[in-house]
Amino acid sequence: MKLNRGTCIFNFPLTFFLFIRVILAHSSTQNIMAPLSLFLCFLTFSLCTGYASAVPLDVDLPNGHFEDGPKPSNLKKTVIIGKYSLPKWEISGLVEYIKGGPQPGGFFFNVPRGVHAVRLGNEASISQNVTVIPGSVYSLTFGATRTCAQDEVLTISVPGQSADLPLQTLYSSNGGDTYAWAFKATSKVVKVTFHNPGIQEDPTCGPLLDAVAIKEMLPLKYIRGNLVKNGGFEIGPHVFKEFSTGILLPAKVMDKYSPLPGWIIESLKPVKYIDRKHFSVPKGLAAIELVAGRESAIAQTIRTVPNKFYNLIFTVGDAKNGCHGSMMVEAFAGKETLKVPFVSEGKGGFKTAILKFQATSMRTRLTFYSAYYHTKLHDYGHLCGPVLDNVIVFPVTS
Ligand SMILES: [Ca+2]
Repeated sequence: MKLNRGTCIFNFPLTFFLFIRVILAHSSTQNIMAPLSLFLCFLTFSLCTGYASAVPLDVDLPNGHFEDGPKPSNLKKTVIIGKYSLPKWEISGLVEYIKGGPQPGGFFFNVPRGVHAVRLGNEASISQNVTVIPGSVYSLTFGATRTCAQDEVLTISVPGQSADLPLQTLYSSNGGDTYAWAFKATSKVVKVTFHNPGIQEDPTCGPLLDAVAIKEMLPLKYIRGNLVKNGGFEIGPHVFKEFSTGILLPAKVMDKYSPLPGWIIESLKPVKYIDRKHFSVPKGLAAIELVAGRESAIAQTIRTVPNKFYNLIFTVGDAKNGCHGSMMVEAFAGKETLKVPFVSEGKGGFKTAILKFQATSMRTRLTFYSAYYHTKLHDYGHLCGPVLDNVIVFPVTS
């Protein structure tokens, strides 16, 4: 796939206008070389001045939704025959090409984005080469759900970096669970691989993968007046436009790079990255939903001056996603704790809380989690929780 970052986009209307001017100016002569060389000068000038722009990569992978299927002759029922039969992908082992809906054997597969998905059977994998910028960090967003066994695991990797994603907990009841994982590119082309390491009695049992996208994570900058990086959660993984139940950010136990720059997902369960198009978000385009109670915390370590006082301000609310009830977000800053109750009516309300703390060292850890577990009012299979947004820390001026 082609990158669009780093390629210069010259100002075509301006260059063309200048070219026409030059043509007219030289119309009395028959020499076409003079205007042509001037045009090339303008072109070079445009390419090498402020008219250039860079857009970070943020796209679906080619055939990332698997809607472009194998030829019927390369399918044996649902099993894909041939290493290169699935367009844009390379497959290994027992990979099925699935159409959403009822399946033989009484299964039902939800394919929330488009119609088709792939299922990775025992020890099967699919991979694709992606062109990237060495040294840059990328996050992959992908729809993945288990299909029959409780203990299904999806291994995602690029050369030298990998993560095992347990799929036993279903966070949405419609098959829409979506995850993100980040890696640092160490070469111009990386091979992204999804692999099912499991061996089940039924060899076709394994994770269903229905969409894959990639986004380049640009380096973070501090915003004046806030010691917290990415405190509004505005910088995060690719969000699928057409359908989203939020993106699960797995606990960062072993991974070096976070799909949510600046933040660490602690403990066992993920937190959810939610976007303004599909949820109610207190501020900006994105926020975090704490979907796993005390089993999942989100944290950041900030620089502080010992003995100095600081204010921690943050917003707590609900995502307008049918998550009702008495919620509680617990916040920790150094040795101070604040419990923020929030009664959700499921209408997308929010409130702001403030915690004053005294730093005890050069670094202070901020931690947030949901005190309780919640499920949607009319859908007990769908885990949900309070929303966190707009985390700000600044020194108290005396
Ligand atoms: Ca926000």
